[in-house]
Amino acid sequence: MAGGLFGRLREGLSKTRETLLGRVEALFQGHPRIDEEFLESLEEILIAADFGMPVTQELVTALRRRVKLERDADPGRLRDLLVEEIGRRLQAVQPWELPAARPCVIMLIGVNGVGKTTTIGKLAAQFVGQGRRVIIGAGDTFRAAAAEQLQIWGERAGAEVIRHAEGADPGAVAFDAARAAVARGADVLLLDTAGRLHTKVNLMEELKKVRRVLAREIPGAPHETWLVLDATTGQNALSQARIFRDAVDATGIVLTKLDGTAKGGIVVAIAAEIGLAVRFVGVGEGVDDLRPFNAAEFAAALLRND
Ligand SMILES: Nc1nc2c(ncn2[C@@H]2O[C@H](COP(=O)(O)OP(=O)(O)OP(=O)(O)O)[C@@H](O)[C@H]2O)c(=O)[nH]1
Ligand SMILES: [Mg+2]
Repeated sequence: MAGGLFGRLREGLSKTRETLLGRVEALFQGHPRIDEEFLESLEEILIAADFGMPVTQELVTALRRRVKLERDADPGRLRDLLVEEIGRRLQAVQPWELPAARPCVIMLIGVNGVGKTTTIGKLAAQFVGQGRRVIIGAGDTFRAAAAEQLQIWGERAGAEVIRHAEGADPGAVAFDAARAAVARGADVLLLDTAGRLHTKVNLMEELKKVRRVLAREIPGAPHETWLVLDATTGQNALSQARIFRDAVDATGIVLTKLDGTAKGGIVVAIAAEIGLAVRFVGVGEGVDDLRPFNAAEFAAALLRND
């Protein structure tokens, strides 16, 4: 299945594929039989691709167990097993679907520069493309450029943007955006948030306040709170993820800039250690470079050539 969209995912992952897949290929080719040296080399390869120690050890243990069960384990079948075991650790067994609530409120959070605003623009375009009515709330009032950036994405996608002046209260933007989404009968409200603030108010406290405003206006809102993480920051993204997960009830992860790293294994490390499903991955700056996440497809894109 080298179809267009799957091809695009592979292309976006090309840095990771060049190193990881290249090394895995060489390893399998050089070892007609699986032995301890093979498993040690595999461990090194996975660590180098940022799968992280816990996941790497689980994967190697699973392979070692299989080799013990079948003394003549065929390397081809072991690769299938590796793809399968990676898929299982990605938490997202079912691709994400828009929850039934209307309007469905999706809030994006994360530190500055990770790709929240860009992701909102791409999501808006995708939802509109599916025939949905979308409202965008420019909840990052830290700099005027953020709302400007959203305005451009919104106009291109055909989504209305609710914005206030720079420095305004993000809670007030959330309030107006929620009211507008209800008034216009929107299917989706996408709310951008700041990665930093003007004041010394704690970012987590501010995010909690925004959530309370949304919940007051729309029952059950926010229905999704996605933590946006930059894959190029590697293990650093993992520590950010822990802080946000614990402070704000995040429901999923969007991992951006996978095109910019050779260490795509970080996706697996994050999903396994944070216990949240990856919902979308960013593989470029263009509007089509945000892919709904499918665990099996992703694992195959990392480790398969066919
Ligand atoms: N290559 C690549 N670049 C991306 C991707 N997603 C976002 N970017 C770029 O990352 C930069 C920062 O993106 P923003 O969307 O402004 O990030 P943000 O989280 O909103 O940042 P703040 O508003 O400062 O908190 C921009 O130049 C984006 O084009 C991606 O998947 N791949
Ligand atoms: Mg932004």
